[in-house]
Amino acid sequence: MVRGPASEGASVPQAVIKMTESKKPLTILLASPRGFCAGVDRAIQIVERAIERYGRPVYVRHEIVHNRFVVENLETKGAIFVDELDEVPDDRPVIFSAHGVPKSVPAEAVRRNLLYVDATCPLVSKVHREAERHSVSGRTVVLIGHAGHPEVIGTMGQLPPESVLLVEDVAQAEALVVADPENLAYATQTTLSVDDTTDIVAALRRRFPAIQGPKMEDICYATTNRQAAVKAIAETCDALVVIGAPNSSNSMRLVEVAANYGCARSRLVQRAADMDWQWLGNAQRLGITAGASAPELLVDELIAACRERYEVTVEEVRTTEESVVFKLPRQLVA
Ligand code: 2E4
Ligand code: SF4
Repeated sequence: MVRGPASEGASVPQAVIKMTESKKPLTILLASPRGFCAGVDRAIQIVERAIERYGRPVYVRHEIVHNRFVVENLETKGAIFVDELDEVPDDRPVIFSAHGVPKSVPAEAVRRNLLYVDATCPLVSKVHREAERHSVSGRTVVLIGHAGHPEVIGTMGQLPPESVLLVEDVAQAEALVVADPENLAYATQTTLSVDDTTDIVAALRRRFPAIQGPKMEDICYATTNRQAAVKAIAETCDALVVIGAPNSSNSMRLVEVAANYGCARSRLVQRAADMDWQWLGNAQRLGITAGASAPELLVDELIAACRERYEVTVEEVRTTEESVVFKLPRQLVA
């Protein structure tokens, strides 16, 4: 029992009282939109519905989205996550992650007669179809993205290897050598930095004026909106935390955006338990956002951990409303 200072002096836990009294004020600026996008919502629902429909276990090729908390939660419900199809038994369903897969993956599933459900985000699938359209028309596709990322592997895997070139930054765009500059198109990963991509596209357009592509880039609405929300608060924050995973491209971009837009300290934190409170130091204004694959529960958890240490005031800063919802695959409806 914690007694106030007026009762028996000797038994008062002074340390507790002191801590409560000396809590410093902390204003949390909560960026909005943040967290789950429509593609992530859909992908998680696909796994849950597939487990309901087909029973356990249901296999998932690659993390359904790049978040350990989401993955562990689905594991408790009956999902088994694997790296490749050869780890899936012939008689169990398999789901492809939201990031998309090369054409060889569904082809192999068909060859093995596996029951599969594709949880690729429709906005990633749209990029696949666009890249394929260019390739069929005889254009080499310059894909702007990060080497090794599953979405990049998936998009490149829609095309014959000789008809796609990967460009990661402006320097590579400046140095790019192409066989036929008149027959060129570009496509992008959906989760890139809007600003970096604008610069890369400008370099490509300047060097190859005939290059075809979307008006701006293929960066999706959710990536764009989460970056815009961080831009709106970054300068007024002493520090900014992005809840997300290190292998989450969109989350990592939010950390960079905060730094580029005037926040001196920005970092990725997977969940409250990983928070380095020393790093926060004397910050009085803390920005918080979450990547598209990070559950809101983890944001709530971090705010609660802040409340234990500071006198917290939360201000939500909303830059736009989102209402995008994607349909589930027909196999899983009704
Ligand atoms: C599919 C496409 O691509 P990223 O690494 O940001 O994926 P993450 O799983 O973190 O976010 C969801 C997602 C999935 C984003 N784009
Ligand atoms: Fe789809 Fe964009 Fe979400 Fe990726 S971040 S899953 S592309 S909506």
